[in-house]
Amino acid sequence: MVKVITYGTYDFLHEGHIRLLKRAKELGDYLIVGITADGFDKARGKINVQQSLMERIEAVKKTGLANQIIIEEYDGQKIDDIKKYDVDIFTVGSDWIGKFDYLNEFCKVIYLDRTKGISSSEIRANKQIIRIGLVGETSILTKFKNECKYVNGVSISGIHTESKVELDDELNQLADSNLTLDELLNISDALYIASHPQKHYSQIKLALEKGKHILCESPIALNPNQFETLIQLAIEKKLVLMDGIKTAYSLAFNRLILLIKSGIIGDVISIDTTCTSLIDIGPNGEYLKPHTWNTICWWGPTAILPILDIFGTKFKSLQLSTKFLKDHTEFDLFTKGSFIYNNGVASFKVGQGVKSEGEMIISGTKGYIYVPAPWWKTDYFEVRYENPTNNRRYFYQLEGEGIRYEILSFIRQIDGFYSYSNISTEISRTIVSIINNIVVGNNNIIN
Ligand code: C2G
Repeated sequence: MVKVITYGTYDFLHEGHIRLLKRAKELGDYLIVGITADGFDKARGKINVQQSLMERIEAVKKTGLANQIIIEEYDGQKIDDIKKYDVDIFTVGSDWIGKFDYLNEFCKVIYLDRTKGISSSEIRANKQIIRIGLVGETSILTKFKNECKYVNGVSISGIHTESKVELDDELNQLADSNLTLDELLNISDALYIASHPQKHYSQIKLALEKGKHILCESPIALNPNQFETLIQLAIEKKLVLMDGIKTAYSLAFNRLILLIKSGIIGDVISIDTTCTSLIDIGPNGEYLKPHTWNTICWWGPTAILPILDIFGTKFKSLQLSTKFLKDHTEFDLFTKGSFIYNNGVASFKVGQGVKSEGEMIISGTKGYIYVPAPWWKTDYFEVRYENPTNNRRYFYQLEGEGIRYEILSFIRQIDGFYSYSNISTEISRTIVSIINNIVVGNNNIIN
């Protein structure tokens, strides 16, 4: 009996896949089809897969061409499988020509012509193109625009900005059309807002009133009333209003939270996060640019996120201590927040006028988690115990600081595939109210 094996994602199974499977089957008597697990696809850069593993298995099963279906979960598994199942022939489409020649050591390798004119990514992209308009002036807009290229079904419709200084050449050209916000809204299905937080409320409100979905760099608003108004409006209009904190979409961060909730370090008693990035504003604010975000807005949501994710939003007390830029009480150079919860304590430190070690330490009754700087875009963390031989290290590939996964989540919420974002409304609400404390002066002043 000649055993043949082939592998694939088989997202939205189409004619090209079926032709491949038929010809693979004809190479022998028994066909094994390896279907990629979701995590394996993500790890190898295929982030747009829309159907679940079970849906993809069912679709291949229905063709009746596979004698056996297995799951491909890790790099190198093909060698294991060829040995384990005593395979004679490995085959795959010609788009992979040369990539699997190393398997010749274990079995015959045959590349079959790929079917032209059809692909899963085209099917996905044709499903719905979401035109995203960019709003704001910060450098993160360039990162966002570049990350959109990795997400199927998304295009950039234009940009509304008041300063091109921090934008790359491509966005500068786009900005030459000087679109007003109204004009941008007319050519967009959704907005990505990274303007100064003082503008978020008015820009989001206008966009929601015009029926557009929003992904806004946190904080969504600067005071609780404005936040509630926007949330209610989004609900009434059945629109997505998503809080943008890219760390929430990093695989390492998400797995870290799951490990903690599984009790890997026992009960969490203390959480400490630090985020700083020195900027040149001069001792008297002489270089402060109008669109530069104050520190608690720029770093606060990120630094606070893990604390609210792990301990929740019902803290007993929060003490904020802030050092403001001289004669600029609207611009904090450094803020420290100290939380007291029923079951633990937490602190965050954020700074643009103060430099510190950007690490995160989560302390528990059995051990602790150490995330090295820059923890907010990490692909690596350690679980450490009293006996170091029990320490464990985790590494998760992180592409583009998590932004492409954030965009994917936004798109999947718009097309109704996902019903929630990684950041709950309650966490967004709490972030706004913490920031509002600084805005209204409920904080200690560091002179
Ligand atoms: N295919 C094809 N014609 C197409 C599209 C895909 O012949 N128009 C073939 C691919 O070459 C592959 C199989 O169908 O052999 C499944 O394709 P995908 O689902 O796109 O998955 P891919 O990542 O290409 O699978 O490790 C090997 C990879 O998993 C191969």
